[in-house]
Amino acid sequence: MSKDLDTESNSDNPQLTQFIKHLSQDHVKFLVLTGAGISTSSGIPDFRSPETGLYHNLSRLQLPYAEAVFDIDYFQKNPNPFMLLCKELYPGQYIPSAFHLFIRLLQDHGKLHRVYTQNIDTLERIAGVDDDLIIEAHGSFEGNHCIECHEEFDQENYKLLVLKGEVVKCWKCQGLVKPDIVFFGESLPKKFFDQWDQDVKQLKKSDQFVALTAGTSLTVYPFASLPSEIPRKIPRILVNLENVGDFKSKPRDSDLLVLGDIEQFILKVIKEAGWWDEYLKLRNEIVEKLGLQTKKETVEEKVDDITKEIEQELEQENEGSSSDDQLDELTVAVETLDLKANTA
Ligand code: CNA
Repeated sequence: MSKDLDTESNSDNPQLTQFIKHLSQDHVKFLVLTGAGISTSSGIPDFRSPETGLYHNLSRLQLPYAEAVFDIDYFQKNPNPFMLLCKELYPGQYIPSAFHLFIRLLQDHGKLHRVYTQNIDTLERIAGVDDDLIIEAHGSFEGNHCIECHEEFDQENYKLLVLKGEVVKCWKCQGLVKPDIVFFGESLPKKFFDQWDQDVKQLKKSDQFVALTAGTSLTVYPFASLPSEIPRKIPRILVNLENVGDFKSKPRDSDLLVLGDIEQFILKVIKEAGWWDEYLKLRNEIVEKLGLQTKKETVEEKVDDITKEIEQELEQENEGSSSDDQLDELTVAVETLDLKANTA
């Protein structure tokens, strides 16, 4: 990228100017940390946004508590809510957002060190980011295993069964099979810890890095502590609707906060960087490959579809179960809820 980007014209948008300054420095590479907020514009609801987030909407349902949908003990007792969600979120139905494509453009321009994502939607892969540059901290839909005997289940067959709405059982032991997504009560992949240790060592040795965090409430540990582990000489950027985590509790002088909609901001960055034509070409290629129409559905409509479907299913299931049963379930489930952090 050329050094002489026109940053003067952005005097009314100092955050954009500052971002472009970081981007236009020769040899600087971006370490990117992401969460559900980078996929909301693709039509996948995040967890915690008021009104549109999955937790807000799942609370309408008769689950003992919203997080139960990702709780391993609850899944063992009742896999149906997760399997329904799984069907709705299964990769191949969503187009990467502008932020995913920005990560790919960073790679194409030799400016991506690595992306650590909490997301399970595989949209970084679909955007064409290289495997070895992605760490899926909470796992993903790539790969499926029996939760009892850990036998692997064929990816294509799993997809077919999930899309048919079936609960998938292990051919060996009849245990439940789920995608390699990290549930509450499960450990994070070893690769996440190993790679992070190596990357922090590398960041300590050089100042040729920028750490960009986007679309996360920084509430799920250990991922939430990553920005605080970035060496102080490395500039940190947060692009999010709200100020969060270490950026809020222990701000640094060199932090750049961009508080607003990610999609709108990053589209401006792409234009300002002179990457607009590449962005459009890439997006068209991906849409064509996926064989999808650009979704006109809003996030609210998508969330409503997902929750209505789960609601119907659960209504049928819960007919006949007494409120005492439900209270028992709630107590057991709350007791067994174990955040990912505690198990890591
Ligand atoms: P979260 O707790 O739901 O937080 C999302 C954050 O993104 C919030 O701070 C929002 O304000 C912000 N946000 C949402 N939309 C925008 C937007 N358009 N512009 C700017 N900011 C926005 O999600 P986290 O990722 O922090 O939580 C970690 C969980 C969420 C992980 O375990 C994921 O597996 C899980 N999750 C993943 C997906 C996915 O794969 N797409 C979807 C929902 C939840």
